[in-house]
Amino acid sequence: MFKSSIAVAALALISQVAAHGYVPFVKIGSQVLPGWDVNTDGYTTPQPSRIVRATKPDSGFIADVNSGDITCSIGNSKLPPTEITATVAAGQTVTALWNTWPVGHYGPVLNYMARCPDSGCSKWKGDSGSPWFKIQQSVYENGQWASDTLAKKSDFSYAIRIPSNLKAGKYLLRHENLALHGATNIGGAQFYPVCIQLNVTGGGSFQPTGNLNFPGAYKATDPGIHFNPYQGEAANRAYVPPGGPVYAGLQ
Ligand SMILES: *[C@@H]1O[C@H](CO)[C@@H](O)[C@H](O)[C@H]1NC(C)=O
Ligand SMILES: [Cu+2]
Repeated sequence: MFKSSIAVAALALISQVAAHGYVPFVKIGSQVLPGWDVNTDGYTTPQPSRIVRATKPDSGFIADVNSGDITCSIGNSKLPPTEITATVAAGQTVTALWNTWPVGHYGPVLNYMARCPDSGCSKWKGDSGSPWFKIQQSVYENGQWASDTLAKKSDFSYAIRIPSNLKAGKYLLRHENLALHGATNIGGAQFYPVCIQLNVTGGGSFQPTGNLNFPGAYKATDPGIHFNPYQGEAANRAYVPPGGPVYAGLQ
């Protein structure tokens, strides 16, 4: 009896984990690389080194914009044990393959990068200074929120183009689903960021200094965070996401 109730509790936990979505795989060119699988990697000892930053055995959301978790997901203190990056040429695409995403968790998909220090990405939390710059965002287009497009039309995938003029080097790519279904109330928005560790090759000479910090870039009262997504088409089209515009000068 005791054993089976533990099994039931574990099953309930796993289905809860599966409900929101995470990024177990990343596709670059024709290669599909392991991301972070919360159902296996999170329970493996020693912790595996993955190109997607660990998230705690949980794919729950972050609600507090000032939490340290907002940088790279729940458990941002859990860095990869060894240095690891995925190589991608500037101008190429990195596709985040989510395991799932619930339709109706309306919101934008936001993508930022930050250059890692010379020591590499795996020892760096990305939570100090203002190293982040926005590279791409998808909002409300063709009558649909970007998150619904990801879920319905794109088979839970989202393609991020690495700017072609970006200077070669190691970067964190912060890819984020922002769910607004509860965002009519302050504190009701749900953030689902993941960080992907990249070695960008080729490229140009453009080295953004960055203008955003996580935590810090978002405020609970930002109009793109405290937002009612049930006001209809016109209001949704006028929605302005948090984090400002795409960084100037990227190609
Ligand atoms: C990153 O890419 C450069 C080429 O630009 C290569 O020389 C280097 O070995 C790569 N580093 C890693 C860790 O893959
Ligand atoms: Cu949810």
